[in-house]
Amino acid sequence: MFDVQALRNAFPILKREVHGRPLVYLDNAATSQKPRSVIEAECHYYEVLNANIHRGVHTLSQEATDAFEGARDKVRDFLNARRREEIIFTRGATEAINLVAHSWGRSQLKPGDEILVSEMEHHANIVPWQMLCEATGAVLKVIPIDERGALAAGAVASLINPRTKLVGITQVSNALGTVNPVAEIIRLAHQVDAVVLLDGAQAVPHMAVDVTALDCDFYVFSGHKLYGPTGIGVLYGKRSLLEKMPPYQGGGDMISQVTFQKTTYNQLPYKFEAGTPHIAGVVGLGAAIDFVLSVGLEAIAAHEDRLLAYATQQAERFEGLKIIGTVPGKASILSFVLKGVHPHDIGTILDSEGVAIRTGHHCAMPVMDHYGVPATARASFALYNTAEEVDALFGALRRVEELFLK
Ligand code: C6P
Repeated sequence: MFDVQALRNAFPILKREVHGRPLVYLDNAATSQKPRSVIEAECHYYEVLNANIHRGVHTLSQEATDAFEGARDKVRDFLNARRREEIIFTRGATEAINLVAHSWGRSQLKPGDEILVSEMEHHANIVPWQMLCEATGAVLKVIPIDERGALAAGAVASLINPRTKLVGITQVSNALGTVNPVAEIIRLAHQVDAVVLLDGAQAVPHMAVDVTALDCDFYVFSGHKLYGPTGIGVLYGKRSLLEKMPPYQGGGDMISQVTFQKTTYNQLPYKFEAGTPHIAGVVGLGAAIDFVLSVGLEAIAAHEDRLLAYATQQAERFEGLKIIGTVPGKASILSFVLKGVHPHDIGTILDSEGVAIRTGHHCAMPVMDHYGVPATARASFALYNTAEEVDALFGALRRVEELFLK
């Protein structure tokens, strides 16, 4: 039994008011709220364990190291990676993609090689590849999307060719909610020995992910969309690839031996974790994973699907409202435009009613170009949202209608 009220009680911020109204937080794709257990795990780290890791023989340093490395094991289990050294902590999904583009990309690509992304990618999965293409002479190719916001039929198969070296694709689109057929894309890419990077930023809060079963080569996500802290994220990479990749950044902890003549690098995963990491963030991420698993990803997905279906039903009845992204089986995102009202005005009026949504291009400008809109309004649902909050969203949209359209 999914007890949403009990879950809401675990999130202190949900008790607050905005402009004298109860907060209705529907901006979860931007960042989700944090349960008390995550906040307390970070507090506990600073109150009881705080020390630098991998460096000290003293008790605090050893306990902090255990907490940090214990969280790595949790991430390994969470993604079902084969080995803990395949889990690298980064600042977030963005840094993880940049790490792969710099380290794998610059060491592997030559002029004329192709990188394939889709038209629905977040800028974090476009710009690092454009920078890589500029540096190496590789060429960026784009899988188009159709009117519903799905990858155009047959486009992946026709674009993948022996020049394709990497396919970078989002598992779930942040602007549309589309869930991509990533297993099939991986199969096609591997036929030409291309590697596949999956952007899991919007996937991990909503579905169980098994990187071993998927056989993806790289997988990235951010902690803060998974009820965890900001400033912490994960790169999963197959060991065989990570072993061959040069370090991304130099500094402490990533070395084995340093002399002015020659420096040798530490083993995985530390080779890619230069400097003192966000230790409290890693500990908080471990607590977030515990929290999500205690609720259960299947139960979370079922709850969010019900909310999305209910919201979609209301959206379809709302005059002048157009849903952007209509592929069946979407994950938790309702993007829309309202005829005659700029999305930013929608966002401002909704805020005055206590309803938080995101308006803008969602760091996916090519998606906006595709639909010929400057921006959309986006409501995104999390495990603690309720049908009453969906009603509050549409009640506030009626207010927008009154102010702008009547
Ligand atoms: N999308 C949104 O409101 P970072 O900023 O590194 O934590 O995540 C980047 C990122 C990468 N891929 C996808 C699919 C994403 O959705 C995001 C972040 C937020 O949609 C903030 S722009």
